[in-house]
Amino acid sequence: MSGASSSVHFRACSLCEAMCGLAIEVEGGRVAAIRGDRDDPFSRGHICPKAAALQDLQDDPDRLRRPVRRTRGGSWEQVSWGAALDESAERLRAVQRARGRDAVAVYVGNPAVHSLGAMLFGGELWRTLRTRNRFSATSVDQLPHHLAAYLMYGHQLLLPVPDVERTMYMLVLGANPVVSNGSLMTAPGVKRRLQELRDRGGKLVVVDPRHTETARLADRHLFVRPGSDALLLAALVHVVFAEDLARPGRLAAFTDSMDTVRRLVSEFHPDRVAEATGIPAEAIRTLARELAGAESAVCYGRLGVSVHGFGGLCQWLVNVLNIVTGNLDRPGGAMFTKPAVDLLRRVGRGRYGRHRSRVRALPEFSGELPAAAMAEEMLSPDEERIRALVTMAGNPVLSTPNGRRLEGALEGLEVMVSVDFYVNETTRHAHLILPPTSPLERDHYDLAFNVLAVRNTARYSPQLLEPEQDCRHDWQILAGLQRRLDQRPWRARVGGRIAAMLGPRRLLDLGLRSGPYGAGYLPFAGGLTLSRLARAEHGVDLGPLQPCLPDRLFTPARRVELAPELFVADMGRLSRVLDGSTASRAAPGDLLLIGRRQLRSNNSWMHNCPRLLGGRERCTLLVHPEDAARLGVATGDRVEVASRVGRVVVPVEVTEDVMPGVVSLPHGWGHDREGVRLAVASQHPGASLNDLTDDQRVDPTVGTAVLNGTPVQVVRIGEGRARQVPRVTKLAKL
Ligand SMILES: Nc1nc2c(c(=O)[nH]1)N[C@H]1C(S)=C(S)[C@@H](COP(=O)(O)OP(=O)(O)OC[C@H]3O[C@@H](n4cnc5c(=O)[nH]c(N)nc54)[C@H](O)[C@@H]3O)O[C@H]1N2
Ligand SMILES: Nc1nc2c(c(=O)[nH]1)N[C@H]1C(S)=C(S)[C@@H](COP(=O)(O)OP(=O)(O)OC[C@H]3O[C@@H](n4cnc5c(=O)[nH]c(N)nc54)[C@H](O)[C@@H]3O)O[C@H]1N2
Ligand code: SF4
Ligand SMILES: [Mo]
Repeated sequence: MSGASSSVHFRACSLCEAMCGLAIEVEGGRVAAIRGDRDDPFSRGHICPKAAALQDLQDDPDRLRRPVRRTRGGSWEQVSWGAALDESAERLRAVQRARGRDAVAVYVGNPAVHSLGAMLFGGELWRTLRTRNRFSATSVDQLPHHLAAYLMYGHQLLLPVPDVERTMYMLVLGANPVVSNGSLMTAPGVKRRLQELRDRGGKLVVVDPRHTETARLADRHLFVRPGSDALLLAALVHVVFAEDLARPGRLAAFTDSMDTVRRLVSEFHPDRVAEATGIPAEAIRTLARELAGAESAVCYGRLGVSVHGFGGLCQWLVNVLNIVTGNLDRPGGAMFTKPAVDLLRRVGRGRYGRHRSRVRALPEFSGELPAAAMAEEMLSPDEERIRALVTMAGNPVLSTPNGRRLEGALEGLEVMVSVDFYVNETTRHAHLILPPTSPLERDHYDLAFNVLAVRNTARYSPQLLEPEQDCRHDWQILAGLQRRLDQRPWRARVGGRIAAMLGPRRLLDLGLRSGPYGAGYLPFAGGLTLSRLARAEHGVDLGPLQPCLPDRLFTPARRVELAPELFVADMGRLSRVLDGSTASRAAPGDLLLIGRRQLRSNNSWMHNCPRLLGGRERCTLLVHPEDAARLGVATGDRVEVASRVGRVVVPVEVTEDVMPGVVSLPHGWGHDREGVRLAVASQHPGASLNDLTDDQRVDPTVGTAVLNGTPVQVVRIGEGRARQVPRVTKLAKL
């Protein structure tokens, strides 16, 4: 501890899904140091480098504190909140009046899910706008998980979480939790949890086209050809049935259509998928036998098998595998949470295909259209196209496929309003930017990630730092816009007004009181209330996950649908890959491009934090030595990578950690666009992976973007400064 005036405060980190407890030292109203909170019952002191960077974010001179308007000359002028909100609402309303409601689009990004205020107040604004053109980061991320949960269990948020604390066998496909800290699996310090799994005699198997940081911890790693996982999963289910290993146990009593699935996978013999997947048939059989024979086991497939041409089928088959082996809803398998605020009762069960995008007829899911369709919906020459956009906590120019095309489309908009605290690759196109307070300046409770945690816990983080004068929270900005846009008769508006009067804090109290551990509304009842939770400054432990089926199911008859029609129909598409009648998009000589995440990076938006940058260049293209030899490139050389939609120039890193024929570029870079006001990030710009990914590649079932397996050509354009005899680095630095 330094200085007499400093004090330590305990809060939760809201940057990623792990919800780590932080011990934050504050001195003179400023952050002096950030460490892990050892007394947090869930994270037990774990943090990653991004938490310490909260201090940089807090002090960042580039972070906007007050609204700005873009001038004709392209610079920015400060405007008052009243003027900025009035002008935003008026201009959006004018577009809707002249062109119809759908002429205004909305894009909501990932950090909105990490903000209590945005979670509580976003929905009302989007409902007020009543546009069909709603987009979000969901369709470049976890959409197939929601689709599978909705069709199988009846609720889009009833997502099974791998019980990593108790499992004896974990099969991981397309996830790198050691770096990402876990996703749809909130497990702070997941690396330690995976080590513990092995220490108790359990097994970890990783299937990934890259030998990842997680694969390094595993008992076994298998390279898989990008995009082929649905074949592998179908073959695993095939073996389980063919070798009579199916043991659904108590699940059988409330699971329908087991025989349909058995029939559907019958043609996916391991011998027939071996070549396409790159995994030998015997290895597939072994995997299936181990998984089915383990004391407890869980298959977990995340981003790599979600933003995938068969993402829907992959997430469905992951569920199928867990069910037929009896591992759903049992300790050590895939389990459901019992969160202190039951979001499932507050969010719709889900819906599918009520309308479609105009240009490509891609289906909506729960009121949203796929982000991959956003640019074409702006650029189509007809009268119905999108003319205006509201972005909220998102950076789609860097995070959705074919970012350059979207960028061009944004240029042509009549109005763009962004709720964001940076002038970045996306918001630089806005006419008005409405910046919210920072994570440390607002109250926080994780409504979303407690639904996805490997243990039931609850933790409240009241505002730590006083914002500068005249700053607004996300929820105040959203409520302010909503109030100005709402044209309904006053009676219909009462609900929104009351919510705004209560504010997030009291709404959270109501949520906790009415939740499964709640005190209800009687004054002296035991149970959770906000004030009781706030007194537990390290959070409260609500125990391990418990079996809860069939009661928790939201399907009409409380039964699991093992073979939803949509997936059954899509198996035809997979069969065509199997029998070779679907030609591969990759030409001979093409390499397949995949993405990766880095520990000191948070999607596209924390590269302005000095402590996360520096050191050697991290936006490098990983190339296997065999491919490097063929291309004549060595570590440090600069290459041009070209795809159907664009090209970028990046340095090469030769490594055996990628599969031959596959190259990898990290996601979230590309800060050298003109007009970006990120002083630190612009000095280490890197190149954007999404200048290469193709907006026309989607999983047709639900429109999720295919962000991996992009066919690319790589050409050497310059020698590295320190060109050596092909140096092979074993593992790219985190
Ligand atoms: N090729 C490829 N593309 C990908 C991925 C990939 O792996 N490969 N990953 C995908 C995934 S998983 C995701 S989630 C998306 C993310 O995509 P997005 O959500 O579109 O982008 P982010 O990089 O998270 O940008 C977040 C923005 O929110 C702002 N922000 C941060 N905190 C707050 C806040 O509290 N309030 C407000 N109002 N704004 C805030 C930041 O300044 C930044 O502009 O990218 C996807 N795109
Ligand atoms: N440090 C850090 N942590 C983060 C983030 C961050 O940007 N930085 N982002 C957060 C967000 S928004 C999310 S959604 C999560 C995502 O967390 P994860 O799901 O763990 O995502 P990634 O680390 O991108 O890992 C995806 C893996 O899929 C592999 N892969 C690519 N294509 C295929 C394929 O066809 N088949 C298979 N089997 N594998 C494939 C890639 O090589 C990669 O290892 O991370 C979160 N945590
Ligand atoms: S792992 Fe995630 S929650 Fe934990 S400190 Fe890092 S960014 Fe924050
Ligand atoms: Mo994500």
